[in-house]
Amino acid sequence: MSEVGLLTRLKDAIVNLDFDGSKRLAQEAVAKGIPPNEIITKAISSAMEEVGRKFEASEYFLSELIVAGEIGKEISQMLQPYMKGSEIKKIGKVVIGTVKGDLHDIGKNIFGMMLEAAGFEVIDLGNDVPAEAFVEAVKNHKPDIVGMSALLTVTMVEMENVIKELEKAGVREKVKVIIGGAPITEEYAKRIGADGYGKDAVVGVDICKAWVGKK
Ligand code: B12
Repeated sequence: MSEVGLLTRLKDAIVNLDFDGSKRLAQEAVAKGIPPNEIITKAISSAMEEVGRKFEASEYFLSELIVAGEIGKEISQMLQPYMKGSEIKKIGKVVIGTVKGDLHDIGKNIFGMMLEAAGFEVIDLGNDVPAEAFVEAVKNHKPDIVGMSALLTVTMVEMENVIKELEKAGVREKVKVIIGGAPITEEYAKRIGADGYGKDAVVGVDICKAWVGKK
């Protein structure tokens, strides 16, 4: 099967919530040497968009959203070993997390995996992360960069709060802040005082590399 055909079938399997078929096709894609980045953008992300559309159109309900989320998570985790960066000296440190009130973590996890593959040390605070936890992590780990993710329009406002709390704690100037997630835009990032916005994980990692002088 051609590369495009395989990725289309994988996308369809995810959209149709076929757990076993998705895993099998993802394994086949890896075995064929298709780069994990392509599997993510051309199959996982586009399938999730389609599932999101079906949810909006009331063709799918929360239970379907949950199953699609589980499949997306499992397949991204399966790809992780193929993305691992070398064990040589790290090029920088990044604290990442999905903001308070938001449980969507697939995109954040993919960003984290790609950062590691690019040679960054990643401290992942998980999802539903309150502003204080971001501040504490910056104080304790002294990262170069803070990366925040939000998938809900009601939680994206929390990103601005985190930036304000970093300012209050006197550590805002010590880190670069990058944000991402489906509802985020370049304009929003500028408005809340973030230093960068990644429309996807690949762009995000490129920005981070440029910040630490490795690109
Ligand atoms: C799977 C899913 C879920 C799963 C999440 C599982 C998990 N572990 O993540 C579950 C079932 C838990 C869920 C719950 C809900 N969901 Co939901 N969910 C989705 C869905 C279908 C896919 C999200 C996803 O994983 N996409 C794939 C990843 C790879 O894409 P991504 O996250 O955008 O990440 C990429 C980039 O954005 C970027 N990126 C992401 N973060 C970052 C960070 C940085 C720093 C950078 C640089 C880049 C970056 O890189 C990634 C890869 O390139 C979306 C639909 C959609 N179109 O997004 C709805 C969606 C986000 N959900 C939605 C809703 C409404 C909900 C619920 C409120 C439903 C409900 N009634 O309860 C709850 C909220 C729960 C909560 N408090 O968070 C709405 C949001 C609407 C809105 N405008 O706010 C959406 C858009 C669906 C829709 N079309 O209506 N959901």
